Amino acid sequence: MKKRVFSGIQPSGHIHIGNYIGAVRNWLVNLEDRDNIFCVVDQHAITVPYDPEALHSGTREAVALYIACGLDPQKCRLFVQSHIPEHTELAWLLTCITPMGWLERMTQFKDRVGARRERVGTGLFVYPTLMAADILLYQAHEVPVGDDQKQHVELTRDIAERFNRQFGEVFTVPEPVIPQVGARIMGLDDPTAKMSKSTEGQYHSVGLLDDPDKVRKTIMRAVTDSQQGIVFDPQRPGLFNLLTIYQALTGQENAEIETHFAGKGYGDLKKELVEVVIAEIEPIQARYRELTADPAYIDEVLAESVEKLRPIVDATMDGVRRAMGHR
Ligand code: ATP
Ligand code: LTN
Repeated sequence: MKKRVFSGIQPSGHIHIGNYIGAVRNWLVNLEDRDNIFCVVDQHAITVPYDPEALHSGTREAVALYIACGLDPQKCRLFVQSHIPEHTELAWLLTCITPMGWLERMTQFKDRVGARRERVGTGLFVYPTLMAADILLYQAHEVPVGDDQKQHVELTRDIAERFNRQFGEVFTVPEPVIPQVGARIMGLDDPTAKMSKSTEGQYHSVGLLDDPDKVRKTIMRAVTDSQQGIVFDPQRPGLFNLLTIYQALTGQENAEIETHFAGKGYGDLKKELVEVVIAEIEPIQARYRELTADPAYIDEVLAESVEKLRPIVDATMDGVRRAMGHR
């Protein structure tokens, strides 16, 4: 039996090179030797104020981009979270066994809620139990994500273990899989903050669908410092971030990159990085345009996946309902 992989992205904005380097690209490497399931988690994207039409178009865009990045629907299942209602059913059941204290320790919630405690929806607080439901519903072994989601996958493990202890062995306990390089790409306008879909700012991120001119402008304006020399130094976060993106996309070693840029300046690095990024995203954009020319194709892929996933979902939910006494 192949190990099962599950991961997802929220359609909360346009997918950027951080999502690509930290997540999607790493989903491609095991397309042959794992049983892969990738989701567009539209129910996660409603935990903050949003526009329903933008959610719908963003969800379709994300599915098409998954395929354009190389996630061949013949080799993996691609689907939309809200098309399988058991995600929310299981999330409720898991919410009931998840201590408040565990959720209160989630750093992403603490960062996001800030001073807005009276205004944010409760969904933002319990969101990690929905993420746990996504993963546990499919009995996934591995969850390839960026660094910011590691804590949520660890929480998922704790919830699975608690459930199994309390009600009997129902769930596979999953492992997070975090990339060595590029697990946390930083904002190009502010290298101290994570690159995010939902962060405003024209020059914050490079989207996979950005045109070459926008890519060039964003990278050439990337915030660095006034020091000299191109070296991997975490104390120089702007430079470190550019080098990390360069390294993730070229696959070269640190020393090789430092030698290549010896005696050169930030402008040289930025110019080369522009070329590397454009070369990576151009073929993705060409495939995206082809795919979206036929909207019925995406519908077919999504419907077929739901059909194939049904038996897994039914088996897990049958076990869960029985174990919990809902018979
Ligand atoms: P949002 O701002 O709406 O939360 P996001 O850009 O943080 O969006 P998510 O949908 O939360 O993206 O994350 C999708 C996947 O991309 C996750 O695996 C996450 O860890 C990864 N990821 C997100 N941002 C980065 C980043 N800056 N660097 C590396 N990986 C990232
Ligand atoms: N919470 C994740 C997205 C997400 C996810 C998942 C990732 C929702 N469910 C299951 C992996 C597995 C985020 O990136 N914000």
